[in-house]
Amino acid sequence: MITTYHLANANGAFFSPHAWRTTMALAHKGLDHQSRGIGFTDIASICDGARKIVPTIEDGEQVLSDSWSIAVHLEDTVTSGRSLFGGEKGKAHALFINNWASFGLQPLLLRIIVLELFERLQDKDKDYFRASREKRFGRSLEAHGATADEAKAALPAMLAPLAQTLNIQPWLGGDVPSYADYIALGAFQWVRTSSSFDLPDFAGEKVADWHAAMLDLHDGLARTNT
Ligand SMILES: N[C@@H](CCC(=O)N[C@@H](CS)C(=O)NCC(=O)O)C(=O)O
Repeated sequence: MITTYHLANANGAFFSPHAWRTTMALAHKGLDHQSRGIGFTDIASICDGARKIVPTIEDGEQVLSDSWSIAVHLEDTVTSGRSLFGGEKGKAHALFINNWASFGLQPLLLRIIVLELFERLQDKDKDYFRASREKRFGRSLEAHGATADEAKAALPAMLAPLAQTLNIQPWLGGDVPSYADYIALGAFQWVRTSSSFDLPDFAGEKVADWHAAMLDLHDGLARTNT
C-alpha cells in the first residue's frame, strides 16, 4: 500500500494541487494507495524527517517527493498499468503542461483564492502560511488577495489553451485521460477545496464537462476528501 501525504485544511479537505496530481496518477496506474492529510507544519516530521513538500509518497522503505518526479518514477517502474504519458513525446509535452500549471495558472488562481484558502487552513498552519507567503509575494496576503479582480480579468487568456484543446478532444491526453489531465485537475481541486470561486463555470461549458468527467474517474476519487 502506497501512502501519499496530502495537505488537509480545517474542513478535512485535501487541497494541495500537486498532491492531487499524484493521487490521480496512482489510481491511473491501478496501484493500491491511500492519502493521509497533514498540515504544512507537519511536513518536517513525516517519513524520514527530511521532507519539505507534499506530495511525498511512502512505499515500504522508499520515500519520494515532488509530483513530477513521482509521476516519472511510476511510469518507469510500474510497467503493468496504463501509461501516464503515452511515450517519450507525451512525457515531454506533459512537462510543458506541468510548468504551465505550476508557474502560470496556479499563481494566477492563488491571487483569487488566497484569502479564503488562508481562512480555511488548520489554525496550527496559519502563522506559517502567512509568514512564508508574505515573504514570497513581497506583500501582505490581503494585498495579494486585493488583486483578485485583476487576476480574474487575466484568467480567460490563461485558460484558453485548455478550453481550445477541449473544444477539439475530450481529454488533454486525446481520447483517454493522461497525466496532463491530472495536472490540470490539481489546479481545479485546489480552487474547489479552498474557495467559493466556481472555476469550471468560469472556464466555460467544454471545460466544465471535462471537469465533471474528471471527477467521475477512478470511482469518483477526486470527489473524496474534498
Ligand atoms: N514542484 C513541487 C511543488 C510542491 C509544492 O509546492 N507543494 C506545496 C503544497 S501544494 C508544499 O508542500 N509546500 C510546503 C510549504 O510551503 O512549506 C511538486 O510538483 O510536487
